[in-house]
This record gives sequence, C-alpha cells and structure tokens, in this order.
Amino acid sequence: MTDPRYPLGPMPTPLYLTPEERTAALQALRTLPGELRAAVSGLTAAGLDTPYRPGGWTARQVVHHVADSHLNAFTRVKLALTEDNPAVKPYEEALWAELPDSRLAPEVSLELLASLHVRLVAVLEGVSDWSRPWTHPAQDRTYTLDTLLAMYAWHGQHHVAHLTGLRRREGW
Ligand code: NI
Repeated sequence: MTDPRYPLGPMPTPLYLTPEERTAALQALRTLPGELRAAVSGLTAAGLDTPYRPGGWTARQVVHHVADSHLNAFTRVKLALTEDNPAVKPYEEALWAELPDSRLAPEVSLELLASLHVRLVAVLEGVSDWSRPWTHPAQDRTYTLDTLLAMYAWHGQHHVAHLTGLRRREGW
C-alpha cells in the first residue's frame, strides 16, 4: 500500500540531471500553475476545506503551501546563482500553513504562482552551470542547481496529485 502522503514516491534529490531530464523538469515548472488551478477548479468552500488525507492539510492549505514552498525555491535558486555555496534557510512549513494567509481564497496563491513561475522559469532557462552548489544546513548536505530543479518539479506535481487524489476519492 502506498503512503497517501507520497503519491508519487519520495522527493528526488539527484546531484545531476541529463539534458532531457532538465527539459522535462522545466516544462513541469512551466505548467504547474495551470495544473494546480485545474486541480481546485470548481471546488466548493467545503471541498476546499477538506483534508486531502485524514489528518492532512486541506485542499486550500495545499495550494497556499505550494506558494510558500516555491517562494523559497525562487530565493534558493537566486542565492545559488549569486553566492558561493550559500546555506539556504529551512522553514517550518507546517506552522506556515497555520498562519492566517493560508485561509485566503486559493485564487490569491494561484495568481502568485502564475507570476512567480514566470520568473522562476526565466531564471532557470538562463542557467549555464547546473552544478552550482548550495547547502541545506538542517541536512548538512551540499546539493546543486540540478537538485533544486528536480526537487521543485517533483514538489508541484506531488501536491497536484494530493488534490486530484482527493477529488477522485470523493467523486468531485
Ligand atoms: Ni510540500
């Protein structure tokens, strides 16, 4: 039985991607805002406030979490491009999801993600050295820009799968 938290399996953290893998991951980042919008389109307020799994975030919180996470992704990419092996800042994602902005309409974060991903993809399309390092202090490990690309391409699809799974189970 698969873990309902990880419908696509665990987050990948490869140090290097092939050019084909990079192309696919960039495309996943381009299409994510539209896929997330489609995944919550037409849900009622009660639907938006339904946990995607027992004890999990609501659909509304999932959408706002993707924005929280990808704002951090954008910052991490720009730090890695402009500093020498920067330490990125971990954050308490579960506590962020409890702050009042996570109760706003999903549209707020859908619009934010649409703009943010234009900028994120534009920055990534200009990368010439995918091996540029950054360090995750909580894990005490050094990764690359390829790792960031793979992580966040997966991350968007991971949360879309939570929402589509919820709708499939509920018949919405
Ligand atoms: Ni997440």
